[in-house]
Amino acid sequence: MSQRETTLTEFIIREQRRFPQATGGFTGLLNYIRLACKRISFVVGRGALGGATGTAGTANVQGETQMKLDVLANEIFVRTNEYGGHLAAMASEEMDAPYVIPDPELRGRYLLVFDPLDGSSNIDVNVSVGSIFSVLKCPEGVTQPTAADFLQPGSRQLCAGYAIYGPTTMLVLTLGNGVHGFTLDRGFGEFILTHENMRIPVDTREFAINTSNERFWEPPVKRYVEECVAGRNGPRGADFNMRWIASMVAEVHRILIRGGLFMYPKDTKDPSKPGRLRLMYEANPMAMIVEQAGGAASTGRERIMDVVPTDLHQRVPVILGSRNEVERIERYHRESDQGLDQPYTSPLFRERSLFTQ
Ligand code: AFP
Repeated sequence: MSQRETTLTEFIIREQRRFPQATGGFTGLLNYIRLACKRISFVVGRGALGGATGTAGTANVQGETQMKLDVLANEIFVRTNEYGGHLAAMASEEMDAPYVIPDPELRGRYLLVFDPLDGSSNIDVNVSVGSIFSVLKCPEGVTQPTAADFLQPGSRQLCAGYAIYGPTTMLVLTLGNGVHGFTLDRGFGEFILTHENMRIPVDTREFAINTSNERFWEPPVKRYVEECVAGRNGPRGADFNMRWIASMVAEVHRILIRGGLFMYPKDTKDPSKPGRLRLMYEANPMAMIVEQAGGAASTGRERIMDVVPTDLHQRVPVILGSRNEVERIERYHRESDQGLDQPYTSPLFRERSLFTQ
């Protein structure tokens, strides 16, 4: 008898059985999230054949150009999840305000926050993109949730996950009991457990950052990257590799598979934005996943999941991945803030840029 495959549905039910008082509502919610990701995988996979590439000609609340698939993926998440009876409301990168479930009789106990299609600037060039989601509890007694009811720190998330639409479609999920990866078997349309208990190595020699922003970085980030680029002849005494896919889901997935460090730090490019990534539906869910896999997720100055949100669409600096590297960068931030840092100035690096000839 071959090894019996575990489907995502079976896994969720198995996890539910760990909580005797569970009613099955959370299980039902996860099954609708699963269905939404399958539907998005299908439309992403059709690409130009589905007429869904290119821009929608609109902008989201962030003022960012929306791709047609951003809007379509958002519609799929909302329409697939609104009738299940498990959610009181949903919030999304693509919606200015929360979407409250219209029929009060259909409102449940949970809040769903999501980035329906992250990395969408990669759609037209056929590079991996993904969906990121996070589940919070609707505050007791709240029947008409507002944005304020979503403003809970990441440590209050019940569940976090992402779907990555790449050569394979995978769904990676944590319910607070480790991180587990499921690969979509397109033959019969079910996610199969293929990566049980994913762990991030505590050390790494690979980092990901958009180096074109180097002139806007704070000193501790410049120091860290310069030391990595200095390689075996520099203070780290080792060569490093660099990646940048411009799709957070793909970066985080690589880190879960082989370790690494992802940084979208605070920069001075736009002083009104303390970073590019959004706390509620990018940083927090990814931080829960990374921590559950033994990694760390920081703003550079505090644990991401301790940040108390003040706005549904607020941005935070994000430094996450292999724990020892995150802790090193946090130390560099402390030393910089206390005026104690020892910036590295190799012959390679002039005060003007990493790459001065
Ligand atoms: P898009 O969804 O607009 O493509 O943004 C993706 C993202 O939020 C995150 O997934 C990437 O890591 C980051 O932005 C890429 O930012 P840059 O385009 O500045 O490199």
